[in-house]
Amino acid sequence: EDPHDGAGLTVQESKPKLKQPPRYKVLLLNDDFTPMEFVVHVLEAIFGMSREKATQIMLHVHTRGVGVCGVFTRDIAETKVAQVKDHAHANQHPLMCTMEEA
Ligand code: NFA
Repeated sequence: EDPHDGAGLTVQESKPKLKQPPRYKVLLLNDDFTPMEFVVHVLEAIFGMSREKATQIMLHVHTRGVGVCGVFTRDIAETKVAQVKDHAHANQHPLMCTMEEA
């Protein structure tokens, strides 16, 4: 389309803006103290995982040191991280959870 009107002034072209919101990985970190069963419980309760999936992720974190619990928009990821920390600390476990842009 012609970007100029009859008076020679530039007309703003409308570009479709289809940008998706940034996504964030929620990461679970290993430690030496949090019981495996508690980690499985957290993954089931906060991330909606089946017991089988939760066990698989827990063992991945236990052996590799870190693992992805899921990928979410920023607000959801922040809420999940806070829920994990609150639940862990309420039960005197040092389990740590962080997020990073995917
Ligand atoms: N490493 C912990 C243990 O041996 C289990 C654990 C797994 C902790 C995943 C944190 C995250 N009891």
